[in-house]
Amino acid sequence: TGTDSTNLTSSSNDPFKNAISQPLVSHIFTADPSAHVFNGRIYIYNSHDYEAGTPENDNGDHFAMKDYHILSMDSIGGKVTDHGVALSTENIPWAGRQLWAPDAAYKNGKYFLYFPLKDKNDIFKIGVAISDKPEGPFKAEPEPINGSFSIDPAVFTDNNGKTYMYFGGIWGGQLQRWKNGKYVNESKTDLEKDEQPAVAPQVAEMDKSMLQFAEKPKDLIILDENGKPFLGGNHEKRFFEAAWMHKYNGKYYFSYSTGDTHQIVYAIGNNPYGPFTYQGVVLKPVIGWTNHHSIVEIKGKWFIFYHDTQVSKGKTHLRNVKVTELKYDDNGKIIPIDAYSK
Ligand code: FUB
Repeated sequence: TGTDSTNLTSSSNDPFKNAISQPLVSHIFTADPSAHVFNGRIYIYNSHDYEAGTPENDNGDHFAMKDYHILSMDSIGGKVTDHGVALSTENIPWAGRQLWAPDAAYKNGKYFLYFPLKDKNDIFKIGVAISDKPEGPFKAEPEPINGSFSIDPAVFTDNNGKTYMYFGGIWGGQLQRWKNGKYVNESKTDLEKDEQPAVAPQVAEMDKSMLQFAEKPKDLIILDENGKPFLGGNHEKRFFEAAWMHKYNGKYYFSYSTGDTHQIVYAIGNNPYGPFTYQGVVLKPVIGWTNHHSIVEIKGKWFIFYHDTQVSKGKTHLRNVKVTELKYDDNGKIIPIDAYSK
């Protein structure tokens, strides 16, 4: 996350007039959508933005969210239901502040909500909460996931039933502060290390309980077209935050936000751990600083859930989720999406 929000309230020329899709809801602010189909219904696990009045900074303090509302609908374009508060910091024993981008998974009759949250020492960890229903309410475990750190969990279950968590985010997401399992409160960003390898997103298999990692998180390596890992200075392509994994035609597609260059891009690998080779842009910058998405197959078509700031007219920390179709070419390459050009 970062700053430089564009306040468009005084603009006479509406930058959203060619928007390819409309906000799914406008009675609350929603962001960072992770969509899943459970029991034939579409559920969206998103952040719940609100105006906390916190000044903007590069640590993302203005994203001061304190609860989650889960949305659902029976089909794309159908009526959207807001299921109310599914989990709140008031009911998370280890909570400090800032409930950021969540994800969810189903296993053995239970639903699991994974969430990033700062603990009482202001260090981001990843928590998990359980429910019998996809829409919650969820009950949080007393402690964060052992060995978890940073933000933006995305949980992917492979065809063989193994589940993996992908996570991490630089700058305010604190990923750059973790060295060999220890938190070092030093550089604010990785951008001071342009000649060094980019900070890597993390992957860990979940154990059978879905409440803990089955292994120590590992670096997920993203290579350029020549097989070389990206350097920190490659802001157009290196990982920043918003990890997502999906599988298409037997290949693993790892997609993510480039943060300060505001794109969603992707890389392809042959297994859940990679390495992954960079392919290109999925979603061009949206209006607002952050870009965050999920990609899901629904009844044989593919969709990207994303957000922009149409309802708040450009306020970076007051976002709204949207959805549009995503298409592949004959070689399995994703056709890049411009959210403002039909
Ligand atoms: O919503 C707070 C943060 O902004 C998320 O965790 C990031 O991915 C970015 O969208």
